[in-house]
Amino acid sequence: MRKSGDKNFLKFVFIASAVFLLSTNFPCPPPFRPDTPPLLGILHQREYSECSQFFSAGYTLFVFPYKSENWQIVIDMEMMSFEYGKKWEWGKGNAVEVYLPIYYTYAGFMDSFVLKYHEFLGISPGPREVRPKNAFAYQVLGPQGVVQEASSGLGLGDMEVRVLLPIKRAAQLPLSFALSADLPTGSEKFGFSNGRTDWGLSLFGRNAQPDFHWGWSISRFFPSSFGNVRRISLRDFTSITLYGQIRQKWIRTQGKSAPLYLQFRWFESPFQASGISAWDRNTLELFMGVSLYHKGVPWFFGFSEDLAGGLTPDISFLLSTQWE
Ligand SMILES: [Ca+2]
Repeated sequence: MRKSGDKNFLKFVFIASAVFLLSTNFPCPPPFRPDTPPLLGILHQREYSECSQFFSAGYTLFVFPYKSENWQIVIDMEMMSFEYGKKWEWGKGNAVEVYLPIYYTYAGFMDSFVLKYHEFLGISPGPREVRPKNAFAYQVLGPQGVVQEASSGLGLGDMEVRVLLPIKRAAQLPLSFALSADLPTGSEKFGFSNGRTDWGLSLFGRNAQPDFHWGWSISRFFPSSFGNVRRISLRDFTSITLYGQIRQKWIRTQGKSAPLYLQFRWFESPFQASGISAWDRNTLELFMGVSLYHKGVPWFFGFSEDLAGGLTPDISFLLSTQWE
């Protein structure tokens, strides 16, 4: 929803409400990490989850053609992402989690559809209009020359390892602490890794009411660098999320109600001042999802929409299944 006004935001809230009405036990929401092409190799926010295993498939659209006096950034792609995650628990709430993503980036096919969809809703097409349709580009030029240049392709992403330790085990408002490391297992050629280990610290709070679950997280990330041609340093950055899962009673699948998941994510840009505001500024993303059961298996479908422009995807879809 880049460059759209209040009117367009209201339209979006209306669509969100319609999804809510379609939605209805609380299977655990997946511990997804909303990925965006500029941050693929950089450790960033991953949600807390009670799930012991999960598998997800995502589809992301991203168009970013901007320049300033010293920087020129063109990123234009569609991306498929697949991720497997597993949690091992010991003691009372201690856990180690490992997440391994695979990405496929390519030119895509959805530009015409997205332009028509924006036209239908009266939303500004944003930077997509100035780019050739269904083209791939990934080049970040800084004052010293090329910083990152990537071709389209299929490859491993950086493997995230997270250690979770409970701080407060109360039934109401438990608190957990996490230490995360992003290991450089990913392909630098495709822009899926920054070649070094990134670190992160997180605090998670949550509360479970009979019909309403909610939680929050605050994280501080210490990324190593960015760039597969010329490494540039990044600044440490903060990310905050707030989510709710609301049960509604009149639609049930297989005797279980299916809640709506709603999450706001705010985060600072890890990039230093480039003079391109969408690259440098803090951003806000809305993620909505619904959990449904099919043959006893919980499935989670969700999508994100960027509310402030910037580094978040234009739109991103996620389909996930998890084991509780
Ligand atoms: Ca990394």
